[in-house]
Amino acid sequence: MPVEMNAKSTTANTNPSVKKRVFSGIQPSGNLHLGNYLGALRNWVQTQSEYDNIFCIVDLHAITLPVDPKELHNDIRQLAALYIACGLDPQRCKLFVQSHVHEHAEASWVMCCFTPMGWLNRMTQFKTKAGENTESVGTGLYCYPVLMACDILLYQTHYVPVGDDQRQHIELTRDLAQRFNALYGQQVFTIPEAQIRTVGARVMALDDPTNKMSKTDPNPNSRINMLDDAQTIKRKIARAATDSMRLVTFDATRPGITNLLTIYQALTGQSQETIEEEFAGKGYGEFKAALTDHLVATLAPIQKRYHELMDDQRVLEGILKQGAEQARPIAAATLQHVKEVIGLG
Ligand code: AQP
Repeated sequence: MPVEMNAKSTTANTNPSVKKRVFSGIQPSGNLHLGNYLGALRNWVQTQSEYDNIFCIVDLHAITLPVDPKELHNDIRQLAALYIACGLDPQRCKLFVQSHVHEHAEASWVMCCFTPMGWLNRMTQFKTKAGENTESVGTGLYCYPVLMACDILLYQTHYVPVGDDQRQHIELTRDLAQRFNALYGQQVFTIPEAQIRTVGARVMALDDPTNKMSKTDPNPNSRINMLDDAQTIKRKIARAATDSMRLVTFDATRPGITNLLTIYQALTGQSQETIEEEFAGKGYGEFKAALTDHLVATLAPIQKRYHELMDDQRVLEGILKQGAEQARPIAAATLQHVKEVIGLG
């Protein structure tokens, strides 16, 4: 069952000796956006002192669709810099690149052999990403959820903080782990739970609020990128779809204004009632200006720190190397256990 969370609440223990383990990751596929931040990254930062944290840059996932090698190399460093600029502390989190720990790829092959085709056939993200090209896309796109399951299971993870779109993949991870444990009569894998916030778990596209904000949306005005400057943010918010009612209220039948209000709520931590009171009798223009101010104030310090980190990449490389060295023994121990119970080697 997913753990639903309020923006600032958690039940985790703060005693270091009994900290639960958290694992999550983001693909280095460029255009990190506000949805990735509010749905995932910011939540990792907010609870990092309460958990034993492992955060990965999932580059093996990024090659499931065609990608330019130079861009991928750069996107990996950019994402690492953004992880830290957003507030992840390498002293409290293991931060590493997935392909630096080869156990992920090896475990993925093993678990593919234990995954029924029917389970993968049901994955909606494959259908969305493959579109009309189900015959021509790489097999990796189809097997993606198994690799994601292994990312999580290799670390005996308790909680996986993600956005709402990952619910189905976490359910598959749980099903795979339970099936494997039952098959061999042993607790080889910890059964993880999704940790999904109540506010910001599904940020919608600015131009079409019936679709989620997404890195690969061809319309750049559909998303606020983490590296957008103040002028760009102002322009995108000014253009964001609303409606003709000019009422600044949360209303599911008006998804445009509700999406913008939800972003405002996630940024300010205020209740829906307080926000509606603040903008009672005011128009969309005034609300959009206030939202723009909050976005700029949130992103400007992140961008400053990001540029400092990108200016001296030796520091980044050192953090990623250390993270991989810390993560690998945990992954290797789980993989060794898996091989033993199966009878490999
Ligand atoms: N719109 C969103 N609202 C809230 N959370 C979101 N996430 C993604 N989009 C939203 C969360 O961010 C993390 C990113 O994981 P990923 O990089 O593995 O996912 P992705 O599919 O590459 O990212 P996008 O942005 O969804 O790009 P598209 O769809 O274009 O490929 C996850 O925790 C996800 O839930």
